[in-house]
Amino acid sequence: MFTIDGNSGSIYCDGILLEKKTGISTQVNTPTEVLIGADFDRWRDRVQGCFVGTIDEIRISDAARAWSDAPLEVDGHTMALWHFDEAAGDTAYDSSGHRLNGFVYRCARTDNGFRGRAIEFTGKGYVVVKDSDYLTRQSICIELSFRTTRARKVGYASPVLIAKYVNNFGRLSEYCAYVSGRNGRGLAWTGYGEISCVCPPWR
Ligand SMILES: [Ca+2]
Repeated sequence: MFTIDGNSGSIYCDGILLEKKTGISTQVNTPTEVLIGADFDRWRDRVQGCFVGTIDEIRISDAARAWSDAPLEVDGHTMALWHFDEAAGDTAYDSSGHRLNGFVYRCARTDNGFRGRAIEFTGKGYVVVKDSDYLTRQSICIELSFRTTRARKVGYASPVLIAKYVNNFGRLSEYCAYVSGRNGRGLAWTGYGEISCVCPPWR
């Protein structure tokens, strides 16, 4: 779980606070899409950081959440919720009511998700969601489940779980959660104006 509350960012894994950083400034209403399982390098005009593994159950909220093992549901703070339970097709339906359906590109579906089905990323695809005010908030919390077989960089990029960039020339991200193998296995997070935190071992 990744949160930004306006000027600080926190990352949790299985309910444990791994790191908190202050001084983060978030950009609001930047017109860039959200990518799940990759990010887009505008400088080189290509997708990079393609994730290998399974991502399931992503919820974006406009307020911090207490960690819970319960199924993710829609409530008044839910900006987007993707269960990834579709059996086929190129649409990942948003359950929030905000019509933030994702386009699934070159990914497979699996029955072996965290809950129900999930999306299997092979290192060649991603899910893209067009920009929306719902995805850009001064305070934001992202919850998701994943497993991966590859934590190390490919080329310049670490495998990305979810990212929304301001611009890629300076590598400034509104938010980006990625898997980092640089300092041992871990999760890392970047927020706009603030650079990554690398966390203790993950499972
Ligand atoms: Ca699911």
